[in-house]
Amino acid sequence: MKIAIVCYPTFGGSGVVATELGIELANRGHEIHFITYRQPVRLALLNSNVHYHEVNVPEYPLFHYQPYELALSSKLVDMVKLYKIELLHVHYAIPHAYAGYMAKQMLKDEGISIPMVTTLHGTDITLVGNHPNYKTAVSFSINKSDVVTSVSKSLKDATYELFNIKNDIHVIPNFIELNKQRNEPLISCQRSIMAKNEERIVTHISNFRKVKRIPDVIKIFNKIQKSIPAKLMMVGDGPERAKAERLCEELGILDKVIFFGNSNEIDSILSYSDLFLLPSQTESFGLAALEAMAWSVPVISSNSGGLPEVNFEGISGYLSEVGNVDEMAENAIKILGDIQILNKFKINALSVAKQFDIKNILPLYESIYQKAINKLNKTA
Ligand code: GMT
Repeated sequence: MKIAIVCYPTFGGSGVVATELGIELANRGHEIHFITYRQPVRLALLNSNVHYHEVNVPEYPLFHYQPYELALSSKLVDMVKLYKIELLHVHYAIPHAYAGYMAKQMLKDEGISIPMVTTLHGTDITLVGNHPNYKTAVSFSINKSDVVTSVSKSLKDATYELFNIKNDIHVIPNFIELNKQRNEPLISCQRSIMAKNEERIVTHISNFRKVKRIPDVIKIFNKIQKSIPAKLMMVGDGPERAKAERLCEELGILDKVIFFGNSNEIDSILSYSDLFLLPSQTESFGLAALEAMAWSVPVISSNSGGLPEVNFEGISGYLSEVGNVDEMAENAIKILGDIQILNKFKINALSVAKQFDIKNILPLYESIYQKAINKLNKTA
């Protein structure tokens, strides 16, 4: 099948999911066309089934805001016609579902019918899409999608609660590629750079936005390091980073924390990690937690949103109420303080991650694509 994937090309979870999905679909013989404003970070164009088309928004002095949706929908129409694309899969409702719908309408005018699948990822529903200034257009474009998917049951419920949605929403969870060689000693980033042998490695990976509750990460670690020798790896970058560095200094633990910024060494860092912290305010799924678990790293998280659908209480880690830093630290110490307990959690984390192997999830997307095509054919 020839599929256009529209996504954000950045380090965020929705872009990563869209990119890895596209790469795996291409490996299975589909022709994939990524359409976005920059080459997605995890995309290597070394596959003859993978294409990338850049959306450029020309500047003009009259524009206070650059009309990205306009350029995106034009590009979609042009690429669908040029490459005979059969389906649009847009990731993150804003503004992709809206631009996708406009492209569908323009194509219809030329006698071309194309189905659109919209995947809801989280903040497009729970934080941004829900804003009164966007809500009408977001509801409209979700309702106009031929098929809608969400990355967790929790996000599906939130969508019905926050918007007036008439469409069915199909839950397809985030996934992980478990085929990667996970037993190899790791390449460029050595454990000795991160911590001494006797120190446990605690890791957090995110885009350092408020929703991730970065100060909680640091407070939990501060308590951990008072009873267990440990180092904290802070991976990613964003608006909360400078404040986080200051908090570490105030607590006198800056020498125990490494801020990596946006890193391409995520697999290496996770392969050496003993525990992953994700105390988010809200998290539709928590792809970062799943990526950690796939490296046999147990997770201490909040219990918000879809986190209980991936981090299983007392099995792959522990979950606490948002902001309950004391309990999160106690649970972390329970896991890290005893090597037998730690090893048990490590084994469990990997076995839970296996349920989300891309090999199990990809056919769900393929059947959704078929559903979208059938639906369109029925109404034609
Ligand atoms: O985590 C982020 O803030 C990035 C965001 C995104 O849209 O790129 O991630 C969301 O989508 C991921 C992939 O589906 C989910 O695993 C994350 O849980 C979700 N983030 C939130 O809901 C805060």
